[in-house]
Amino acid sequence: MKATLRIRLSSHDAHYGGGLVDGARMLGLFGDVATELLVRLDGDEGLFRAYDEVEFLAPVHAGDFIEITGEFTAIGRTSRRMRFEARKVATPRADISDSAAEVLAEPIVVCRASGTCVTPADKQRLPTLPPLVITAAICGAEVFRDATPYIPYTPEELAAEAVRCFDAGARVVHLHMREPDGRPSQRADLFDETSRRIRAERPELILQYSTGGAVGMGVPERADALKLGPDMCSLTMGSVNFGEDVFLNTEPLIRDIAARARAFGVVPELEIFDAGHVDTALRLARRGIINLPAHFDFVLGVPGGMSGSNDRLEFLVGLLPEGSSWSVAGVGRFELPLARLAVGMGGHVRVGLEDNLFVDKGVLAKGSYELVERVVAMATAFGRPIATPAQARQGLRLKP
Ligand code: KMH
Ligand code: ZN
Repeated sequence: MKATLRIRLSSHDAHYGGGLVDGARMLGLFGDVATELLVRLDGDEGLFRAYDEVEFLAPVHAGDFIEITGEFTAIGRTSRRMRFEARKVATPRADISDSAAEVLAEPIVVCRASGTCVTPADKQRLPTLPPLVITAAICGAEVFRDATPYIPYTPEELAAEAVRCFDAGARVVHLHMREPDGRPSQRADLFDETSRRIRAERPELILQYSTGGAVGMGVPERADALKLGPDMCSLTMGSVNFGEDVFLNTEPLIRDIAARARAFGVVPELEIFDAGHVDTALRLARRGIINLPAHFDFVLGVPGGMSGSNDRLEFLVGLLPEGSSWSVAGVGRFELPLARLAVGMGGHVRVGLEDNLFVDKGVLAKGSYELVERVVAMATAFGRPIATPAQARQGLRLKP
């Protein structure tokens, strides 16, 4: 969760020669941002207890526009740690004329700080966010060994990776299959062997089979493994350009897969690549083709679909009917920033090599489990618990 404030400093704020604004003014603004964060989290303004670090990095003058941001870095039972930054974003240009001003090409950081606020337990009025369900999308259909040596192919490799992800905190595994040479596959015998191996080691892990498969596959191939009765399946709510290709999901195709899922008692997760896909889901629900409330997964950042900017996710979440649950799967560089946003918004998160190969810029993840670990660390810093397997089933409306 992040709060932002923009303010123009006036001659009333300036106390010194040259129109200089004192540093305490920045701390006052950090206090305002902290208050907004606490009101959003707790429904209470809380109390500022202490700063542990304050750095003044550049002067601020009357007439400067300052943007102040704050975010939580850790949330305890009553303590809320935050970090703040103040940036100068626009400034007067008295050297040009008495009314000239400009937006800075690069904002100048003028002050940074971190500190702790407290909201007493009896003042915390808002419900806590639900335990976080992390889905690991461990191989997909588009990533091959030329891009990363860590992508699993065989049932044995897929199961071992699924176990590592569960142990790291994932509660759902989104599964595609591969032929021994790595070609994407939806063969039921491969799903069966992989599922048996996973269930033998981590029976609590929720198994979600892809029905998207790979671009160009037809329904019989994409959906054949549903006859094995996994806990869940993916079900995409419309077609979308997919890089140079089209990921085709006509309405008859969606109806066909939805009917098969229903017949085998498989709960669909509704995959949303674009805003119209939410509208399609609502329309199909009115016609009884899918059930609501449902779990929606926003796949953001596919070239051809909706981008992975924060405002896209916030907009999509606002479209969901009451009682829905949702997760976000950010593609590529969007994966971890969107995961962080979802943790703060009360949604759930999908990560894994299907969507993103890197744990840091230029650093390959050694497996999807490393990305799961990152999300667990974010949630822990935010004070959001990781769902137990039973809580994950409850949150996703699955049979216990
Ligand atoms: N491989 C993509 C074309 C899903 O699993 O349901 C589709 C996909 C979605 O991965
Ligand atoms: Zn997939």
